[in-house]
Parts: sequence; C-alpha cells; structure tokens
Amino acid sequence: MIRKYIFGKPFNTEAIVSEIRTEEGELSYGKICTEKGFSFTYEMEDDDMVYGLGEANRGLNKRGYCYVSDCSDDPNHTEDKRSLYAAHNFIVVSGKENFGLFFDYPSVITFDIGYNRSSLLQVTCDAADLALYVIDGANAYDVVKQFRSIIGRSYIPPKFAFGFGQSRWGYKTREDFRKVAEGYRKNRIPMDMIYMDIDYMEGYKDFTLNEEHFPDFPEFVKEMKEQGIRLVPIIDAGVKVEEGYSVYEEGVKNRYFCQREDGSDFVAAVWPGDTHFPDVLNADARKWFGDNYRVLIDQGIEGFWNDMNEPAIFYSREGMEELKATLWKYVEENTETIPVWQLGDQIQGLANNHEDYKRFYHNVNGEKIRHDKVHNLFGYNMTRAAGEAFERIDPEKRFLMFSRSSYVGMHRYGGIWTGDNKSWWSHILLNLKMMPSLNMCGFLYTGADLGGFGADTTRDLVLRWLALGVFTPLMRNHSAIGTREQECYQFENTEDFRGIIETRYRLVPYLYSEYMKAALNNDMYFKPLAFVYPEDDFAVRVEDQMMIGNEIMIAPVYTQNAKGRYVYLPERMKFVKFSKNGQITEEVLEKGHHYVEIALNEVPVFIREGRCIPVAKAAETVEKLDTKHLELLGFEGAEYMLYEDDGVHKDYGNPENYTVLRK
Ligand code: MIG
Repeated sequence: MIRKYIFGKPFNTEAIVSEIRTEEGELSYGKICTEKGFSFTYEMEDDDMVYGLGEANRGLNKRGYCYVSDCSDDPNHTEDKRSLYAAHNFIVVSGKENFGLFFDYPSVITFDIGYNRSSLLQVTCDAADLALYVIDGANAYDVVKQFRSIIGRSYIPPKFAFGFGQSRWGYKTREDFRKVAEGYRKNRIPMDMIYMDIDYMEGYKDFTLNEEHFPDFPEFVKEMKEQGIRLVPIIDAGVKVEEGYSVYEEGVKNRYFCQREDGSDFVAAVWPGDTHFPDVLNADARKWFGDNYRVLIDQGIEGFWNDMNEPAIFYSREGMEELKATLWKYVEENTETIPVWQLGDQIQGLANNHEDYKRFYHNVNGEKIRHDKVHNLFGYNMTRAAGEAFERIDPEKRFLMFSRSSYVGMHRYGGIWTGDNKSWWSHILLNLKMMPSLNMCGFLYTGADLGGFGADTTRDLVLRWLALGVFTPLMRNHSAIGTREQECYQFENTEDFRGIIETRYRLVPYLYSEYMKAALNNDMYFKPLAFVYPEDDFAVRVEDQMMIGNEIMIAPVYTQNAKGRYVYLPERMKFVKFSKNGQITEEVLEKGHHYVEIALNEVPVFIREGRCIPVAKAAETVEKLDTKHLELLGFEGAEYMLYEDDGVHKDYGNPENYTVLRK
C-alpha cells in the first residue's frame, strides 16, 4: 500500500514514474509540522532499525547519526561526514511497524535518525514544498520492493561492463593507455575496460580530444578493441568558456547554460578554468547536451562516466571578489594579528559554496528556478541527458554509463560509482555496507574505487578490496594522480591478482544472471542478511556479510594482516574458496559462528543450503567467456535458473533467456 501526500508546491523531480493518487488527511505514521519549513517526526522503538539513504555514510542500519542530502564534492569520507555526492531520500523503518518514506524534495534535507534524541526520527527541510510517499509493508524487504516498483526499472549496462576495468587519473597519451593494456595482457590478468580521465581532453573541454596525444582516435579505439579493451572516457559537468569552442558557442547562442539573475551566463571555475553549466533541467538544453556524446560514440566509444556533477565548483567570480575584499580589509586595516586559520577556511570555503548555488538559475518550462532549490537534481539530469541521447542515437544498444552525483530517478539512466574514497581499510567496509542501501534506492550498477582513490595504497589492501569488488557490478580499480600506482601489475606476485580477477570472470554468468533478475523484477542484487533471514535475531544485525542474488552470501576480509575472519551462517552453507591456480575448495559448514581462513589471494563464497551456482572457465574478456559449458558449484540435486542474453541489445523479455541448470 503506497500513499502520497503533497505539501505546498513541490517541484516535479520525475523520480516516481507510477501514478499515485494524492491522499488527504493524517499520516498513518509520525507527525508532520509545516509551521516553520517542514518536519516529519516519528518515535522509534528501541529495536527499530532504519534502512535506506542509498549513497550515505556509516552503517547499513542508519540509526544513531544525522545525514544530510546535499550533493557535495567532498573527497574526505571520514566518519563524521553527513553528506556525500548523492541524495537518495528513501528510508525504511523496520521493527514493530514496517514502513517506508520517500521525501521527494530536491534541495537540502536532513535525516536525524536518533542523533539528537536516540528514539526520535526527524526529517526536516527549509521549504514545505514536497511530495511524501508512505509505503506500508509486511517487512523491510517488502517495502523496498514496493518502492522500487514505483521508481521505474533500474539501468541495465551492456554485459562487458561486468568485466574488470582499470582507471587512474593521470593517463594522458596513447602510450599511457597502451602500457596499461600491455601490463594486463602480459600478466594474463583479464580486463575489459580502461577508463579515460580528464587528461584525454583538449584543455579539459568536454567532447574534445587532445589531438597531439590522440592523432587518430577512432583508429586507437579500434586498436584497443582488438585487444578486447574498451576505452571509457569521462565527461565533466562544466563547459569551458572559450571563443571558437563549438559546445560553448552553441550553448551561449541557444541560452542553454545556467544564468545569473540578470540573465548573464553564470561562470564557475572548475578544471578547464571558467566554465558554464549546461542547464540540464531545461528539456531543450538537456537534449542538446546529450547529443554531444555522439561525437565520441561516432569514434567507437560505447561507455562514459559523468563527473563533477553535484555540480562541483572550485570558485565563482563572485566568491573570489568577496575573498579579495576580505583580504584587502586585513591589509588596509593593518590588524596586528591576522587570524590565518579563518582566512584558510575562507579560501577553502570558496569551493562548493552554498552561496554560489544561489547565484544561478534553471529554466524549467519557462519558469526561472534558483539552483539551490533543485540542487540535488543536477547529476541526475546530466546523466539523464546522456541516457536519453543514447536512446535516440542507437535505441537497440546498451551503453555503459555511470555518474558521481545522483538522485532517485537517475537509476533509470545509469549507475554510480561512490566517488573519492581513500586507500583505507575502513573504506572496504563502507563500500560493502553501502551496496544494499544503494540497491534499495534503485541503484544496482555500482561500485567503489577499488584499492582506494586518495592516499597511497598497499598490495594487501588492493587484493582484499578486489576480493570484494569481484561481487560489485562495477569492478574498477581507480586512483588519484600523485598517489602510489596501483594497477595490478605494479605489485609483486601478479598471479595473486590474476587469480582474484579470474574469479570475477568465472562468476560473471552468475553475477550477470542475478543482476538481470534483480533489475527486471525490481529486486535487490545486494541484500542485507536481515532481508533473507528476518526471524534470525543474529543475522538481522550483521553488517559485514551480504547476500548476492538469491544463492550466495559473501563475507569479505577488511582488516590488515588478518588471515581469515569470523563469519555467521544463518543456515547450513557450502563454504567455497577460489584459490591459487584456479583451485576450488569446498566444505559444508553448519549454521552458526565460524572462523574461516581466507588467504590474501583467495575469494570466499558461501552457497546457501540446497542451492548451486554456475561457474565458467576464466577468460580474458567477458565476451570470450564460454557460457555454454558451465560447472555447477554447491549442493547436489540443486537447480539454478540462469538468465543470459546477448549482453548488447535489449531483448530482456525473451523467455529463451532463461535456462534451468541442474547439479
Ligand atoms: O577534482 O577527473 O571523483 O574519480 O579521477 C577531481 C579527476 C576530479 C573527481 C573524480 C575522480 C577523478 C577526478 N575528479
């Protein structure tokens, strides 16, 4: 049962695709107050758990902290942060009462989940203009499935996107990319994609290529593809201000950029220097921006990642003027002591400043809307621009697309990666806990920067993180410029890396099949144990083990120097280890607590009682996997329903895509 309540005049975010009648009167749960802004309050029972919020910090159970949906470019994901890159305003209260709440509100909104007072759930925002959806369900899982059914089907990538990808900020020339390709191929480590970060562009200009470094790009794309490797370029939100640059000129001429109140195009400094933001909330501008992806598609490109689309701002002209004024004030007043830390804060505060988000406007069906009121929709609509363009450019073909910033609704157009994490052990765990939350909000194609983006990584961290990455639909090793190089071939004993990545490829038939079933049935690919074993009081609180699809559980190692870990089995399971040289060990473990040994070069999988999973022979690329000869691992007599399609087109409904396999 889903009820919709309207307060004030909500902005139509298009997050929800189903028609739902608006209710009048009291809510069935909690209290609303619209006297000063908007607030929703609900008294939680001691044992209530709260799920949701998608890409958010901390645990799977969100209780005990305060989260703010305010899409932010903040690369320091420490435990105290309240906002990350996304705004996924869906929560589920699970306990005595089971219900979900979706606050369809595109500006800053705060979720205090027992932070100020441990029993109080309080959701507040400045303007009482929103749509609130209240979902009754039998349990949390049921609530999630209902929510998923009203937000539209999740994005489905091409099958090659289930391969492994290598990325690093700093690859510049063809030679750099060739070196990466060679590093993998020589070491016989499977790989399907190399990502192109901002340095491939000419002066960081979207939809351009540095001609000197890529003289004949289509030829180079071909060269890579002959090795089974697809290049995946980044696209940034800001369009460089530069006379003669066609994207800039067209945007200015057609008034497709976000404007200041006086009608001038708003200027934000980002990587290219001064830029304008394409007004992706304006349907015409969105179409125009999306059509630009064709420039690269025509050269053989089949996938992209969208960055800086919170949108991130290094500084604005206005902000810089204000800073100058402050500095001059200090100089002229000749104050004896200048509070340098304050100055430092002010300089830092130039970036991603909320004041700047009040300085430009969107044109939505002729109505001028100040950016801060719809801030959380920018990344969503930039990615929608691309997604809608792909439909026009090649309606039968699937493109790889994922974004940094997002809002619910964007999950129909692309996936997301979780942004600038660090090479920290704690971030493996954060990665793991975030995955099911993202699935609840519709984002199925997701993953983190494996090995860690910021800070110097270590060999063991990369291996352990990859062993989790085996199960995330997006499996990409990515790192920041200036950090220690972390491509798999940079470390000793590359066969350990080969083994782990080969395990990914061996599992692709299962992972892809489960992904597709989840996408086609509005289901989750990553599930908390609580959703599968709701009666098991211990399982319900487990946050460092997850269910993948319907047959297996995973329990990654996330502590340095550990030789294994404790794991809880909510039922009898087959403990399978993918080890060195493709060896597989199997052992049946009874329900309960166990300590299991897991070496650095091993990938553990727990197969549920009475189930089995298909496993292929490893191959260099996803396309080269032999899916006709699959081995079944698990319990004798078990059956598995395999979903398979050509991985390229959109023939999802074909009953021939399903085959029953029997062990
Ligand atoms: O200001 O393009 O999150 O993945 O490597 C940094 C350079 C801009 C942020 C992205 C990261 C990417 C980086 N970008």
